[in-house]
Amino acid sequence: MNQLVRFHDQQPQLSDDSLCRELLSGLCSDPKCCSPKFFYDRRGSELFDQICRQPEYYPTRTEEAILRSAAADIAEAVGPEATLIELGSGASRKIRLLLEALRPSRYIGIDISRDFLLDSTRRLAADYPWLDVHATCADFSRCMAWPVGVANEHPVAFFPGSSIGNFTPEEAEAFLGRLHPLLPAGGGLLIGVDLIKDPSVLEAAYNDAAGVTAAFNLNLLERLRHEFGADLEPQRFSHRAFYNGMESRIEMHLVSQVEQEIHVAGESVHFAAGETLHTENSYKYSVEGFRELAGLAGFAPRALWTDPERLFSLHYLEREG
Ligand code: AVJ
Repeated sequence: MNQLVRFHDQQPQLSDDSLCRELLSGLCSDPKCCSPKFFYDRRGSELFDQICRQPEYYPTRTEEAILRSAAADIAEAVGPEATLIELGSGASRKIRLLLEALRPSRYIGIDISRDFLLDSTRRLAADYPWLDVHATCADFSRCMAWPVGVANEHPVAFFPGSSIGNFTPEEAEAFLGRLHPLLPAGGGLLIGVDLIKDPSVLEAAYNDAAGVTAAFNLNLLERLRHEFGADLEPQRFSHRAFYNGMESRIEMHLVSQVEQEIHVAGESVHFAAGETLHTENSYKYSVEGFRELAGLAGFAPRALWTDPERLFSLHYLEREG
């Protein structure tokens, strides 16, 4: 196959010092925490892909149904000749649902998982020969910059999957605030946001019967071992996910089954029995609540699509001013 994708590498070495320091500072804080971006090594990205196919995990199929049924309306709102920039493009699967209706001139996938990104964007370029496909390996949670000169024409950021839910509301506002200056006035943001709903539906989605979410959570420990040299034993931890109604968020934790001491990069970390490592938050919003947050960052609501059960929302926002 030809080299159909233009690749822009903005990612410093994955196990570089600053990532390791970030990891350690979370492990050494009280309570212990770890950024969910550490989930996404190659195996983690594959497991996340499998999560999206679990019957209990409604967000993916619901958002895909919205994208499919609203594609023409989305094309109308976005307009022609867009440069679509997907933040955390993963398998680049959702964008396919929009390409025929939208006919953008360019697609830029940005993801932290380099090999996965390259495979996915190469497949996309092969399947859509008329599309100018770019791939940027970067950690967009830290810094965000479009590849120079590539995103000039009508940039529209695409941030599906309720990935925004990984940020606290304060972080989400700051993130949108950093996205704002990268877009010209009238530039767009098409963003998927999971909605507040019955906690039993939410909790089932993060505790699938096949145990894929548990494997995804526990894979973080494998990564700590292989990439960061931790001496821990994964079977001494278990998966826990629950809805925290006060904070409107799903929390995922790794629960230490025993009292133990682990060593990572020269530091020793003590776990009491039952103590947890908080690995992820997944915030849920009301439509109004999310619009308010986006408004604080300078984005105006332009269009909204939801499914009939109101499980999930897709917002089209425009950069103001
Ligand atoms: C990718 C952050 C949207 O929060 O639902 C899925 C990640 N974690 N199952 C989510 C996830 C466990 C997912 N996001």
